[in-house]
Amino acid sequence: MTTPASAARSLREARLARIPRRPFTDTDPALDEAWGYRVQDLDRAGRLAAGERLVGAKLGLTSRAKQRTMGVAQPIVGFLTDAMQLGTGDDERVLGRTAQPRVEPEIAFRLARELDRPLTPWTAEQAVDAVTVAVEVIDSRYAAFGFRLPDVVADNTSAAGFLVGRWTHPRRAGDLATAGCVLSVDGAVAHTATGAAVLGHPLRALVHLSEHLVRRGERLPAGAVVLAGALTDAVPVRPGVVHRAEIRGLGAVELVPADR
Ligand code: OOG
Ligand code: MG
Repeated sequence: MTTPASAARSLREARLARIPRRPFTDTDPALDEAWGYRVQDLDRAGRLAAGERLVGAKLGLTSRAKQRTMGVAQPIVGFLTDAMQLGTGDDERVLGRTAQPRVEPEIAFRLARELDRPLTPWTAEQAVDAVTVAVEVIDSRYAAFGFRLPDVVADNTSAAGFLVGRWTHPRRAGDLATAGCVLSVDGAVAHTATGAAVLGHPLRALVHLSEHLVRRGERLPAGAVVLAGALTDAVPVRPGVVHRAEIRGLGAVELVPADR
């Protein structure tokens, strides 16, 4: 069996070399979700030891569209570090450090207080002091994003970068379940959805995250960013082109990457 340590090492090499590899489950069908999270934990420890700072968490595969396209029918959780945060002046470099990047529209929450207990759909809103629209840049370490659940969990759920919009108070945002979302590329609509695409209501992503953290004995501090998972399918990133995510009540964000 591929040990978590050797898997973490080879994923790191694939990421730095920008050369996708085969999924581990091709040769090791017995690998499971718990194995994937052990690899992810090692990846996180390595990045934090190298000086990256943990800034939040991300949910993945919380919409039917994503589950169907990626062939994995359950939500997954990954971590976000400051090195993944775009909008700090070098967004355009995203193509230079990814192998097969795609963008997807998301809702981002900011935690009002430490997340250290299970939330319910009724308490989740109080756990948040701000909400906004985001684009996530995903980049798989597996060729053509071909993976199974343990592989994508091990690969930190394809996390590569994220760009958040202007934060809004949750009460000013309106009903997130009925809010319309448009992902457009170069002005042309690529995909549309409503907030309900995310587990019926985007706040349910926070409930899922809280249960995940409690199960693992982990917590997230106040101020942490949580990406709730893409509302629609992703689109490939193209240089010099405007990739725009807009969500009614939350505004819009645009990513315009330069050629590598
Ligand atoms: C897995 C990550 C999915 C989302 O928002 O659904 C994800 C992938 O599609 O490569 O980030
Ligand atoms: Mg995502």
